[in-house]
Amino acid sequence: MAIKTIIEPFRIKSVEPIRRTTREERQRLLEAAGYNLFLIPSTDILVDLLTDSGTGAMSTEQWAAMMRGDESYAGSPSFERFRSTVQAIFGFKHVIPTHQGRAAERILFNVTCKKGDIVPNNTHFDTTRANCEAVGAEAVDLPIREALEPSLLHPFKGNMDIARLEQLIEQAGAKRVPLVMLTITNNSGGGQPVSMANIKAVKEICVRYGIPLYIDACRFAENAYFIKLREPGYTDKSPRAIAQEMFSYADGCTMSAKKDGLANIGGFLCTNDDVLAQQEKNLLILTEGFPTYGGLAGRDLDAIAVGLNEVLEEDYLNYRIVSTAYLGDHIASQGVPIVQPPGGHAIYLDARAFLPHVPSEQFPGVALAAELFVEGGIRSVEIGRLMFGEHAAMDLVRLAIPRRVYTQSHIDYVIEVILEVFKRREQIHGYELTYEAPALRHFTARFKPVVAKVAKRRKTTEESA
Ligand code: P70
Repeated sequence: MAIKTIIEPFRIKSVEPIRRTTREERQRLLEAAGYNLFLIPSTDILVDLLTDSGTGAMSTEQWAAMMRGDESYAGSPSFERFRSTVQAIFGFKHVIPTHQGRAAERILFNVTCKKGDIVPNNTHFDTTRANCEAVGAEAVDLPIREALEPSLLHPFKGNMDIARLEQLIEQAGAKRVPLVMLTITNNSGGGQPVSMANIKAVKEICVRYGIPLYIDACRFAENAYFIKLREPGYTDKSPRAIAQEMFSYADGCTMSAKKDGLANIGGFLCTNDDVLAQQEKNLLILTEGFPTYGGLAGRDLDAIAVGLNEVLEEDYLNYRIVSTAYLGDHIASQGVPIVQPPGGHAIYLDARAFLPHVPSEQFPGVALAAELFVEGGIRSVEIGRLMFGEHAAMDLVRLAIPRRVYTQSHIDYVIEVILEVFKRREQIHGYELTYEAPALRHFTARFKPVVAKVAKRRKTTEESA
């Protein structure tokens, strides 16, 4: 009989202790943080699922590569190793290193967009939208209709709505659309993949109107593996070959190496356009650094070069996709509403369905994330009304799984905590904002519970009765 158990394809060489806290302690910490989990020290978190960005564990090979890092200001061999690895997978002519994804976004939008322009995307993630809007362009989300229904099953819920893309370009005029973007996997919509057929279809439209296609490549390896698992014709192809094909349809990409680069910091911007590349490098020198390091240390470039190859290993990707689904399937089987099917890097709780009595104006995602912390010291992140304001199509709570960090028993613990909170969901109340920054407000917002008011109102009604 063949063995069916899938195990973590690594063993642990270095460990970091995590600290238990009491419920009372967590309640105090939460209040002091204005009910915003970004404002809680990580040493007070038991299982940190805030993000899969920069939180992964590096391999022995990556640490060894760090020692090889050459810290020369210009022309470092670390950059050569970085560039050749990126080119072998992504295939673009110009590779511009940046300190993380948002720096690549800022440079790209600065050189390609101006006020009044429109940038379509399957769904812009937070910094992508903010950087696009910062140059006066309009960020338009065009996910397929199925993407907006959390419980609906679809193999490629990250796809862009082709008909709406064409309609938008026709109405606005191609001149106002300097680029089209595809975020793979779609982070705002549940970590859902985009199919090769959809990438090709978007590219065809772009070619027809003379618009370049850029891929936001953060989770490209997970997307490639979903294509292998779900799209006809790709079963026998390697994740690397699939990734190469995905990028062959694009004119450039932005990348945060903190995700599928398996690194703790870093990113890059790629393009095939010589003129744009020159302008981008000039901007890079102004704020990030010389084009052979772009704000990174030589050792970071080496860690990314190794990470980009490791992330495409099938054993790793199989473990990654299976272990994320393990969390999703276990809670969904008990009735917990999640975005279906489970995504690559995270499970997204549907906070509106979880807390139907909390109106969207009272941030059901914030409320649910707060309870997961109080119940079990778990840190998650709201992806909904707080993060996207009126652009939020759903109110979700994302449980992002750092790469190669937690074991199955950590996840079993998370499952138990979620189920406990689910049992007492009717007692959970909403929140109201007491502070918000003008942009990217989710990082620093502060809240107060609305429950006090409701209780008080009830009391006055009772008194007057
Ligand atoms: C995340 C982080 C970053 C990101 C992304 C996509 C599709 C670009 C970037 C920017 C951000 C985050 C959100 C909540 C809590 C913590 C962090 N996503 N495109 O976790 O990349 O961060 O390197 O500038 O997902 O999803 P970078």
